[in-house]
Amino acid sequence: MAKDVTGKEFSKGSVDLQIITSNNGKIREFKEILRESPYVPVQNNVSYPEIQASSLEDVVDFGLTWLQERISSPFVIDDSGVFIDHFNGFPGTYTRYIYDTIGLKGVLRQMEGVDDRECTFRCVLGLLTESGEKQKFVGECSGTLINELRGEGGFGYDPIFIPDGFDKTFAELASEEKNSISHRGKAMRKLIDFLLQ
Ligand code: ITT
Repeated sequence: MAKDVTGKEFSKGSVDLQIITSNNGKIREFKEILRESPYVPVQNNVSYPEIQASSLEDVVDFGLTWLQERISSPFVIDDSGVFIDHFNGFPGTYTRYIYDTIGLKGVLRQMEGVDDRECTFRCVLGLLTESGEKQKFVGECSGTLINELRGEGGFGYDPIFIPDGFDKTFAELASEEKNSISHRGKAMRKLIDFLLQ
């Protein structure tokens, strides 16, 4: 049983946590990762402007400030992306745009003949607390991009990404396995620790 700052005990899934996202894949993972915690994610798919910035942190800062004036806190936002070494970190903050335009097959075409296939998934979670305080939690997961699509699970770039130390793509791993090592899983566990403090 978890305790809040006053020492009061919470049972699993007893506290709503508002998550601002339109991505159902992210929400599925939030639900799974929070399952053993007092928090239960409540999706709000209000859209907010994602500025063109070179870092996920800047996108999250802007999103928190923009939303702060429009919806009630507390809430959490998630900005994530894949940073490919060969492209000096591109697509990074443009990860969704690249997915929506050229898709995974287009990414693989751009990678044809490329030997250095290392890349890193990053997730930056932004929290606006009830008292209006902003916090960020970062998680990373390094791995390689393969040259075909494998697996049915997950979402986004999961079918082409093999995390370091594994021989299966994120889309081939069981969701608990992905969450235990993923960028989002790591950032979420930091968020949960903060909320439970
Ligand atoms: P919201 O902003 O509404 O939360 P979004 O899909 O636009 O949803 P992002 O701007 O953070 O979210 O886009 C990041 C993209 O990176 C996302 O659309 C996926 O294509 C990809 N991505 C993020 N996390 C991923 C993961 O765990 N596995 C595979 N792809 C992921």
